[in-house]
Amino acid sequence: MNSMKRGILAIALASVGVAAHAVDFRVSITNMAPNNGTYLTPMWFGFHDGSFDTFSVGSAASMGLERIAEDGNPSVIGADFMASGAGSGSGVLSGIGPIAPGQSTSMVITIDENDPRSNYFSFLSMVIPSNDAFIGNENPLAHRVINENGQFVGADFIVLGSQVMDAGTEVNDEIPMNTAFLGQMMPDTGTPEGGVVGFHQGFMPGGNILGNPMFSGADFTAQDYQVARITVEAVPEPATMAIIGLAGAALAARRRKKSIVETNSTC
Ligand SMILES: [Ca+2]
Ligand SMILES: [Ca+2]
Repeated sequence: MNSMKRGILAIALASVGVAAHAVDFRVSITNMAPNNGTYLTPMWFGFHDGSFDTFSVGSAASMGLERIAEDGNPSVIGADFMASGAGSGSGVLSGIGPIAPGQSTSMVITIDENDPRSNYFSFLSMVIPSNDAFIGNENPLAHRVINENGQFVGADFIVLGSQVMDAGTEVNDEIPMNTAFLGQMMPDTGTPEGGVVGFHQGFMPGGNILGNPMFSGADFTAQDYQVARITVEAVPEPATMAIIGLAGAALAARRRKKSIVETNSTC
């Protein structure tokens, strides 16, 4: 093939493009902690092209991460995500507020599955009570939900206690006034840590968290401790909806035909 033909072919392929295809994804989180274990704040999530990186171990937290990790506030990371242009959709699983051990919450989001900005899934949620503990995927390429062939493969994974992170933005003093879900009344309280994101070393033995009977099961450094299960599933299009859709299309076609006849008759 000569270069001109190759060029024409490339232009033709580019112009064909891929039609948008809106599908419903159900995003769910289940708190897997034992009784009196860790709670989770409403989970932020986004579908993106693989370039939206929420944090890196050894680097200082972004403001968006800090606000999630200290206060459970997803609005800054949400705005950063929108501004990045890397994503096709995002949301917050805020249905039940703090997610208690054993509880689940989910939401359905409509996503264009043919948009390359829908291929990867990222999430963040604060682990409470804590100063600045959180869970999230460090690697933006960790959870590919649409494969190379454009097929939806979803996600289903467990976040272990050994994967709980420390944002490095607030000293882990566990002083109730500074500790979300213990006694903190205002956002952005506590002693700045000025550190970097790293793996969380766990709560203080006998401290204000583990020493509280309500959180006696919150030692996520315990062996095989599970913090959360997160899933991304395709919501199947109900067959009945497809039939109604076909019937509607047939009706619309009949109406169109009728109106053409009427139009013709008036000329
Ligand atoms: Ca990263
Ligand atoms: Ca900290």
